[in-house]
Amino acid sequence: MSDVTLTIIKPDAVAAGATGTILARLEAEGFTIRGLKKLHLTPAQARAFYEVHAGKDFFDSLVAFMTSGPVVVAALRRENAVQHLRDVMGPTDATKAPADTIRGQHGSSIEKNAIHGSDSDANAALETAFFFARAELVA
Ligand code: FUP
Repeated sequence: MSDVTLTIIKPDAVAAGATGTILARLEAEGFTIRGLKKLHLTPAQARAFYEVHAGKDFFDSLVAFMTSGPVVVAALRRENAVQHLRDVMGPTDATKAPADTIRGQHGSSIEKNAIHGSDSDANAALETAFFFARAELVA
C-alpha cells in the first residue's frame, strides 16, 4: 500500500474561500503536503485528467465546471493515504455526504462536490505526475 495521494480543491470550494479550511482539515487528518499549486485548468487539461469519463453524459458539464475557475492541487502523504482521503471526502454526491465530511461541508451536488481524491494507488501516482514534476515535490 502506497502512502501518497492527490487532491484537487475544486472551483466551487476555491470560489467560496474554503481552500484554507480544507487544507487545515487535511493536515488535521494527518496528511502532510508534498506539493501545492493553484492553477486554472484549460479544457484540454480537464478532459485529459478525467479521460476515464470521456463519452459519459456528465463529461462536458464536468469539464465546464472544472475549468470555471481556479483549483488548488495538493500532493499528499499519510499512512493509508488513498483510502483515508476517500473517507474524509465522503461520497461523490455531496447531497448524500455525511455532514462531517469535506463534501458534506463544502459540496452542493454530485458535480459541485468541492474536492477530488485519487481512487487507487496507481491513479495517485499518475495524477501526481500529471500536476507535479519530481523537483516540485518534497519527500
Ligand atoms: P469520485 O471518485 O468520487 O470523484 O467520483 P467519480 O470518479 O465517479 O467521478 C468524477 C467526477 O465526475 C465527480 F467528482 C463528479 C463528476 N460526476 C458527475 O458530475 N456526475 C456523475 O453522475 C458522476 C460523476
